[in-house]
Amino acid sequence: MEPVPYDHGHEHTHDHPHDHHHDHAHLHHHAHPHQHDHAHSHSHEHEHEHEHEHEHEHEQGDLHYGKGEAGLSVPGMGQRQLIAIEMDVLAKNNLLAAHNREHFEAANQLVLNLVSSPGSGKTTLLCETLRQLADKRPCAVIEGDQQTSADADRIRATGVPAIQINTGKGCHLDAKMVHDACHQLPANEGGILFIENVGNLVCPASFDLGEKYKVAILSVTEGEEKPLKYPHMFAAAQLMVINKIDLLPYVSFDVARCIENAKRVNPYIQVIQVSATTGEGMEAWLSWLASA
Ligand SMILES: Nc1nc2c(ncn2[C@@H]2O[C@H](COP(=O)(O)OP(=O)(O)OP(=O)(O)O)[C@@H](O)[C@H]2O)c(=O)[nH]1
Ligand SMILES: [Mg+2]
Repeated sequence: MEPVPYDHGHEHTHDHPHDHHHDHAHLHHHAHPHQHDHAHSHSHEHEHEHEHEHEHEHEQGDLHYGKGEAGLSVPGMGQRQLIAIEMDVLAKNNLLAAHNREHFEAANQLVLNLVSSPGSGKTTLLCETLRQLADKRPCAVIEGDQQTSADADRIRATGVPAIQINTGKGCHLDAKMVHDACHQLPANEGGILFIENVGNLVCPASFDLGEKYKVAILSVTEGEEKPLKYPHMFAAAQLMVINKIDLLPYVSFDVARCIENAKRVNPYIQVIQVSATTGEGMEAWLSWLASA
């Protein structure tokens, strides 16, 4: 498909001459080239030589802005422009991630990138893990949040060294941030470095930090359809930890369906069920860590 520049952010009101009546409401602003190449009972007189950037569902009014080559839409920017920017940012990040990975391998360090939506229990799971693990294996933690050092403080309270990274308006950690944080941490030869990413099921999927595995944490209060709604994250993860299973009696969360959904986007994903607060399932998680 030929990429189409998003150079006309006009309101597409269909107020130009038509030989028919539009009975579907166009109340929204069309910021995309609008090609009526799908079946209509009428012909459009205005010329639309561009491809569709998104599915244009006249029946339901649903919109899909991820169907272009770049997989996303930014007002005023073409798909090729977006791909160029994304490649530029990700290529630089990937170089730094490869550099981090070399360091981690040289230090024989297992590095895990914990990703999830806000509040799924990453820090709670980490604190419990460190309480059970830190006297057996050296551990260190990098905490990512937009603001505050609350999570790093919680980790430090367990006696494990932690560095807080605040990303400001940023929605994910990147390889440069992790590189800088590693220089603030004591040597962790043969240990585990846990990186808790910013709570967000979208952006952290794209940014390699140099970790061995991404671990996606999903709590039972979030709904079993999350792997389908945020497929990139679950496709990128080696392991899905289903957390807060102590709450299962109180929520309508179908564990089997959740696992099925995760496997639809990633047939190889491993799954562990835990409660970070009651400790249920912790042995499975700890033995996964030991074998990772
Ligand atoms: N019932 C129950 N609550 C949990 C469990 N794990 C975490 N919580 C609670 O969930 C809330 C959020 O936990 P956090 O560990 O701060 O979550 P997080 O993923 O680190 O959150 P962000 O860093 O903000 O993204 C806290 O109130 C925890 O006590 C669990 O297994 N069961
Ligand atoms: Mg946290």
